[in-house]
Amino acid sequence: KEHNRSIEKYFSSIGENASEIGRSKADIKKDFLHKLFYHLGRVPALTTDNDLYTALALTVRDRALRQFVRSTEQFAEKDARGVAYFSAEFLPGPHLGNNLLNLEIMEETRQALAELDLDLDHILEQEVEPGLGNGGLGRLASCYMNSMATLGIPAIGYGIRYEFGIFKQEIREGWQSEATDKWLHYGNPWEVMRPEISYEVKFGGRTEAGTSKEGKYFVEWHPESVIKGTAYDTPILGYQSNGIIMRLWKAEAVESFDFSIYNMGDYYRAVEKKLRSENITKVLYPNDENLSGKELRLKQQYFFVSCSLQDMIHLHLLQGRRLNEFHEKFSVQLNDTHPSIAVAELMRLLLDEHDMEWDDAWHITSHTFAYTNHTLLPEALEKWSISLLGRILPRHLELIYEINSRFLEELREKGLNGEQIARMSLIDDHGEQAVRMAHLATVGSYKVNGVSALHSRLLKTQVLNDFAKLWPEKFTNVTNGVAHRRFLALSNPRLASLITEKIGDQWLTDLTSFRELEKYAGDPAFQQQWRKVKLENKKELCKLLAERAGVEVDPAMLFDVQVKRIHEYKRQHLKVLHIIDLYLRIKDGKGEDIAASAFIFAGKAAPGYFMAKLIIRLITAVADLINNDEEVNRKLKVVFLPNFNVKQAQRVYPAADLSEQISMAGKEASGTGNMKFALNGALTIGTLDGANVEIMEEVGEENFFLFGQTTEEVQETKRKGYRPYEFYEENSNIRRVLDFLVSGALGEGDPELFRPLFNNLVQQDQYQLLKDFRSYCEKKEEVFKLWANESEWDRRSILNVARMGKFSSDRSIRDYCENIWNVEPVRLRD
Ligand code: B1H
Repeated sequence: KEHNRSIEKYFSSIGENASEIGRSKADIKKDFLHKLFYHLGRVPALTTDNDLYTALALTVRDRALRQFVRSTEQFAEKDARGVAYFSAEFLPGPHLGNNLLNLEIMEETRQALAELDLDLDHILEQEVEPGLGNGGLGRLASCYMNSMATLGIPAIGYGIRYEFGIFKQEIREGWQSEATDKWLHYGNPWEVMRPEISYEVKFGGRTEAGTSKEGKYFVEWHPESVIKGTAYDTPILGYQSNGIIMRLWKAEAVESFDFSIYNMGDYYRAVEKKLRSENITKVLYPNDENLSGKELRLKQQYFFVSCSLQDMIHLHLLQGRRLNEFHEKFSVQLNDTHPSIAVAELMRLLLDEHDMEWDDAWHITSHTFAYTNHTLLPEALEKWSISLLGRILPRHLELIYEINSRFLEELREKGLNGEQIARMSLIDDHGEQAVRMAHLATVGSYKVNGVSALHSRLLKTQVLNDFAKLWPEKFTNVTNGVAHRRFLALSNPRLASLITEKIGDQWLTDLTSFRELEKYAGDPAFQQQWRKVKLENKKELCKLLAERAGVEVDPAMLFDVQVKRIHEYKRQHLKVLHIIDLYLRIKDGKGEDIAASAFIFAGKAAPGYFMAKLIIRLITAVADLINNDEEVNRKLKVVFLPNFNVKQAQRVYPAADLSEQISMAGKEASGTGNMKFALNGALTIGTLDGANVEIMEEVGEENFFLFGQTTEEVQETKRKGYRPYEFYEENSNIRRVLDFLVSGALGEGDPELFRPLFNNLVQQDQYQLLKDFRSYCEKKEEVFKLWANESEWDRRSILNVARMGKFSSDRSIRDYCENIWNVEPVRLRD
C-alpha cells in the first residue's frame, strides 16, 4: 500500500482538478494535437484520415477511462453488489460519437476541430465498428451496457474479442457474398490490453478421482492442452457521468501448451499446435438462431466463461471476501444459453480448485446465475452431444451428470412420472445423447426470463412448461429496450432538437417524459416541423442508397423499411410477394391507389442458410425488374442496402416512414428494431408477435397497422393441418404472384431460380405466409390511404414517439435490478 500513496494522490486529483483532463474546446484541441504528434508520430503533411480519427478517439478514450476509474473507485468504496453480464456477442456500434454524446462534449469537440479546419462528421465516418455479434441479441447486450452505466449499476460485461467479427456482406450479381471483417486492421484505439490479467483454460484429457490423506474425495483434471486468455478492456460510458467496462478475452498460446509433445526437439510441430490454439477467438459464428454444433464454438463458449469466472473469483478474494458470499456480491446474467456451461464451470472451480463441498458449491452456483432466453425456435435451442462434451470438457460432463442425477432424484421425490422426468432431464436421449443447455441454465439459475410479455408467457406454457410448473416463482419477464440516447439523440439530431425545443431535455435520462409531446400531436405547425425533419433525414438516406446500392430514390416517396437478419420466420418474402402484387397491378393499369413507395431492405443471411440467401436474390431480382421499368419506377422503387450494421442502422431508422415487423406470430421473441423505428417516428405494420404486442398497447391500436393471425390462430391452423396449396388454388392473386416467381421474368430469365421458394410456399409454408397474405395486403391499402392524409399521418407518428417511454433500455435495466439482480444503483459523485 505504502508505495501507492503518490499514485493515489494523483488519482484523487483527477477527480478534483477538472483541468487535468478538461472538457473545454481548448483542452480538447490541445490533447488532440498532442495525440496526433506524440502518440501517432505524424508530421502534418502525412496525416491520414485514420490518424485524425485515432488521435480523436484516444483523446476521448482518456476521458472515458477517467469516468471508468472514478466509477470503479466509488463502487468499491460502497462495497456494492454487482452484475456480470455474460454474452458471447456484443455489438457496440461506433464508439466515438456515442462517447462524445455521453461526455457532453460534442459541440466543444466540433468547434475544436473546426479551428483546425477539420470536420467532425468526416472523422466520425472513419470509424470501423466492432461487429462482435449477429443481430438483436448482441445489440441488446450493448444497449444494456449503456443503461447500466447511466443508472450507476456496478457492472461488467464479459465476452469474446473475436479477431474477425460478423462478415462483411457484399452483393455480387444479386447474391450475398461474404468477406472477412478485419475490424482490427487499423488498430483499436478504444481498448486497453491488460497483459497482467490473464487466466489459463484447460481442454480435453481425462479426470482422475482420489482420496486425500485427510480422507477427502477429490477429482483431478489432467488436460490435454491449456490456453491463456488475456483481458482487453473497453470503457462503455453512461450518460453524463459513469463508466463501466466491457472485458473481452483473447486466446493466446501458453509455453507449455501441449502436454503430449514431450519431444521438445520437435520445435516446429509444437509451434504449429500452439498457433492453432489461438484460433479459439479468431472468428464469430455467423449463424444467428441456427446452430452449427461445431467443436470450436463450444471451445469459445467455455473459454470466455472460464476466464470470466476465474476473474470474478480473483477480484472477490482480492477484496478480502470469502468465497461463501460470492452469490451475495455478484449476480451473473447469462445472455441466452451460449455461456451456460458457466453453471458447470463455477461448480468445478468451487469444488476442485477451492475445495468446497457439493452442497455449499451448489448453493452458491444456483444463487449466482440468472438466465435470459431469447428464442423458442427449436433449431436454435442449444444442445451439445455427450461425445463432444466428454472429449473437450470431461470434468464438466461428469459434473453435469451429477447435477442431473440429483435433480432427477428431486423430481422423483416430488412424485413426477417417468415421462415428465425424461422430458425435464438435462440429457436428451433421443438419437445421439446430448445435453440440453436450456435445461442446464434453468436448473442452475435462480431466475429465468423471456424478453417480451408474449415470449415469456410462451416460454412458461411451452418450451419450459414443466420447469415453470415446478418453480413458478423462478420465471419472470423483462421486456427488451433500446438505448434511446444512441438511437435517437445521437443518430437523429434533428428530431432530438425539435423535441428538446418543445419539452426540454429531461427525456435523455427519462424517456417517459416524451408523453408531453402528445399535446402537440394535432398542432399543424408542429406537424410541419416534424415532417420537415423526416424529409431531411430521408434525403440523407437517399445519398447512402445511391452510393451503396446504386439506386436513386425520390425522398417524397413512402419509405417502407424492413431491416433485420434474413430469416424465413421474419418473412421478408411476404413483403416481396406484396411488392410483386403491386407491380402486376400497375402493369394492368390498376395502380391509382398505390402510394409512391420505396421498399427498402437490409440484413445479412447466415452463409450456410440457402433459403435466406435465395430471399436476398429474390429482393435484388425484383429490384432490378422494377427499378428499370419506366412504367413502374416512378411509383415503386426497391432497394437492398448491403452490409447492414449498427452504423447503417443509425442512418436508416431516422428516415423510415413505415416499419415492417411481420414475423409469424409466436416466433419473434421480442424484436428491438421495432422499438427503434417507432422511436424515430415510423408507423408500424406488424403482427401480434414479440414486443409488437406491447408497442401496440402503448401507442394505441388506432395508431398501429395490425394484421395477420395471432399466436393461437397460427397454432390452430397448424393443428388442423395447414394446406397452403389451397390458397394457391383458390386465391387468384396469390396464384398470380407465385406463378410470377417461376415465370422467368425475374433473375436473368431462369424460371428455375426461385423454384425452391415457390415449392416451399406451396407445399409447406411453415411460416404461413399465404395464410396471412390477404390480411397483409388489405392493411397496406390502409397504409396507402393514410399516407395521402399528411397531417393525420404526422399526428400518429408524433403519438407513436410520445408513447415510446417504456422501450428505453433504462427501463429494462431497472426491471432487471428489481426483479432479478437485487442490485441498487449507486449514485455517483461527480
Ligand atoms: C435472438 C438469438 C441468437 N434470439 C443464437 N436468439 C445465436 C441465437 O449465434 N447464435 O448461435 C445468435 C443469436 N438472437 C434475438 O434476440 C431474437 O430473435 C429477437 O427477437 C430479440 O429481440 C433479440 C434480443 O432479445
